[in-house]
Amino acid sequence: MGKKIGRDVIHRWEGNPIITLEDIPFRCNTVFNAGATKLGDEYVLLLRVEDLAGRSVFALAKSRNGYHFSVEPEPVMTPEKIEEPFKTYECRGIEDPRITEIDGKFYVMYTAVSKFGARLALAETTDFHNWKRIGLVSEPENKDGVLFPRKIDGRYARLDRPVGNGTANVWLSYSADLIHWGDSEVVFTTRGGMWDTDRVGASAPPIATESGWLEIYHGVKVMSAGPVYRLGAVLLDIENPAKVIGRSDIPILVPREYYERVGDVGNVVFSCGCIPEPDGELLIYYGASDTCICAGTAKVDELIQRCRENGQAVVE
Ligand code: BMA
Repeated sequence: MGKKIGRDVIHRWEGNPIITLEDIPFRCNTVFNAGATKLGDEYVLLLRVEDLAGRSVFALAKSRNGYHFSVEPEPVMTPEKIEEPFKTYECRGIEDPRITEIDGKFYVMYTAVSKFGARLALAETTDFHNWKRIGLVSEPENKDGVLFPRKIDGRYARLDRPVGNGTANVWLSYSADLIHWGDSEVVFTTRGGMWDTDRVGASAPPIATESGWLEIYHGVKVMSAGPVYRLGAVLLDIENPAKVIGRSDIPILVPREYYERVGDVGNVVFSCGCIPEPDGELLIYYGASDTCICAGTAKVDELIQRCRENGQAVVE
């Protein structure tokens, strides 16, 4: 099995999809949008699994090579049923986990869904089985929270995607304790007329490079048949991530394959996690059509070059 050289900057793994419903040992509806990290030598995916009732939980998958995964028999995290305030705000599911490792601990930022809307929540673990919920860290409507892997100027930092005045842009916030967040400012926005014209959101947690923070994000364009979700790349200043150094004008991955076009929500590629490999490649995991999980790779250098090519390439 090798990599497929496609039309996109991200090259799809030819064995895609890498995880489907058939790989989940318990009954469920779909599996998609997985957080990714390494635990020792193993690749770990925290899978968003939608149960048959329509609520999402998290399951754990492990692999030695990053492409062939085995999934544990039971979910490892489910909506809180006893402790408040989590019980109230997670009752419609926990979604889209993003994993950030800081000082040997794994922090998972995820979306807590209730009748009040979607808001960000944060939990920590060292083994992906025992969890400590840190807090509900935003009000609704807010999704796509990603924690930076180190403090910036002495504080934790995150990107997120609040919705305000009908717009959905990516913001930066800071925190001293991971619970209380503030000093928020907008970082990058939708671009009129382009593939990311209607909504943008952070995808994987930012990756530190010599050129700046590399952020893989998703952009949405609403077509007459519905939204199309694509992936893009943006480069942020290492000391002040509110400053955009450059942003790819073209998407780096576009739904083209059957499994990206057809599913519960067609025309969606949506990432929650990437793993930088020692050879300079970025291994990118993405949910396809809200129905399965796929993998692809891109060279970090090429992604950076794409970001630098056209400035921010804004067409108004
Ligand atoms: C977004 C998120 C993702 C999902 C995507 C496409 O708003 O909820 O979990 O993959 O929509 O349906």
